[in-house]
Amino acid sequence: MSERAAIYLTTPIYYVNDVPHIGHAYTTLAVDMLARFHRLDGRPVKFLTGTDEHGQKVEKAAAQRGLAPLAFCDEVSQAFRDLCPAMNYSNDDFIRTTEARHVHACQALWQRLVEKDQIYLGAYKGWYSVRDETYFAEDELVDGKAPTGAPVEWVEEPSYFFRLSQWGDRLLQWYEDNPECVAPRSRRNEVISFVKRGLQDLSVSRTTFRWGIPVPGDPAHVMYVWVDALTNYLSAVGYPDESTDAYQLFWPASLHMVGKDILRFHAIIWPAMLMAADLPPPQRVFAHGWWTNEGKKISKSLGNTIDPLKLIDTYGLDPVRYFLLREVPFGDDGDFSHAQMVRRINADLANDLGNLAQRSLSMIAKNCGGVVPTPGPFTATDQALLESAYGVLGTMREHLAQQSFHRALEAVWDVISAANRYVDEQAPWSLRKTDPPRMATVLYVLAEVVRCAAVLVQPVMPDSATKLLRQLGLDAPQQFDCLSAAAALVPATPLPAPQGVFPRWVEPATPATS
Ligand code: ME8
Repeated sequence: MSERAAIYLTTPIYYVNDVPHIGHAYTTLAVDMLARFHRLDGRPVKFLTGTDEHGQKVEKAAAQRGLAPLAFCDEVSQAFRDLCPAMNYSNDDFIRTTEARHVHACQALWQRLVEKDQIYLGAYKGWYSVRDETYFAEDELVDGKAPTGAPVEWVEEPSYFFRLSQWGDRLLQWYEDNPECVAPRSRRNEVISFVKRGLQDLSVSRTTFRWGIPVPGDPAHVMYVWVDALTNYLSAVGYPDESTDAYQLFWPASLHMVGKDILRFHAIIWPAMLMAADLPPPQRVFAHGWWTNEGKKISKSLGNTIDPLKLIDTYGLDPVRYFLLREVPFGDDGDFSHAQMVRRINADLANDLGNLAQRSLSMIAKNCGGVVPTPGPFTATDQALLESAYGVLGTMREHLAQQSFHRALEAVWDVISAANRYVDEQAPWSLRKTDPPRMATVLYVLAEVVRCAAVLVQPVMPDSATKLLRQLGLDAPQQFDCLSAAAALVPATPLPAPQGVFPRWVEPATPATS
């Protein structure tokens, strides 16, 4: 990501024709982990999410419900807004494309593109799929339908066009000069091949429906929903007023996090529009993979969408957050399965981290008078474990700069595993009789590693981390600059009674069948 201090992170803005499901929750969660990580690392962060509310689909869905489009949007947008506290997202802003600040920004950007002769009036003819909000050429149709299976209708309408065809070379230069601007690598290559095949001008207005942002000076047209939607990233930093603190600090965006379905819009159309308007393009676009449910594609029609609220109800919020970011190499497709979820809860959370904390803190409560033990001199083994706990932050930074959430978490768990091996090797329960001062040192080292682990898991499991930190007599949140010997636990600090933070998953008993 960027070298500058401030970080601007965005999610896609979600369509209001669907209720939030695991896929939406996943993208926003990934951004939440990054936002929390960078804030704890001392950087100013803006984390934006929101809803995409214009377009023919919304107009039709509202009409079917007998509602005015805005009333319909208010209702569905609220479901996405409610997901934020439910998932414990730390977003700084929530944008709706029906807000005045957004309409203003879209019209200003349009105007600027017109002034730069980047938008012209033409006519559009083609097969249009309402469901995909996309036109298809005759040879793209499959059995008379869109490649997605959606029905298409023949549409002829006057339309404004954006001169996308002029921007191919500039885009290719941009990808070359900025090897990190589109990720992961395989998707970057797909984007480059697509651009190399040649770009066509893009139809950017519609006259066949009304629910959209009016084109300045020609209100018979509303803006094509993608031009409207992409501009949200600028609206939220105060565009067109480029003098605001928000704009100065946060534009260009550090990272647009998207699913692989909408990469082309973000890695081709959006940077081209920005370049055409003489505005800097985003620093990075990352396209993550797709979740399936027990091996099957998730779709409304299959009735197998996964409701994040139900997952939280079943497994608990922090286990769900941990699972989603740990289970699948970020960027790849992933499968949600109950068995894998339970494996992560029991192995990683209850056994590895939970047990380490519980064992260490219970021994301290029983054998050290319920205060942070006073260590003697550290052995080379003690020192090595402590150094590795302090050093994970650097490794996490490197992995998260690549959005490798799974690797960042793996790095923390490497230290947790090392600490569990250390407990077994040092056997503090035997030292209690043979060498109490050494026992105190070992338990101190363990408490200190638990402190580091708790600090480092704050971005992924904020509530559980807070509970762990409180058991160590510390407040939460703890900034990452506490990850050093200089901020180590203070001997003799009284500790509250230890409590388990990560319960094991026990399969509910199924009634015996006769
Ligand atoms: O495309 N697995 O909105 P949308 C993983 N409004 N992620 C998934 C997913 C799945 N099965 N299903 C959805 C739009 N997503 C436009 C965006 S942005 C300027 C406009 C996530 O409601 C993923 O991030 O269809 C995907 O890109 C996004 O939801 C699509 O959300």
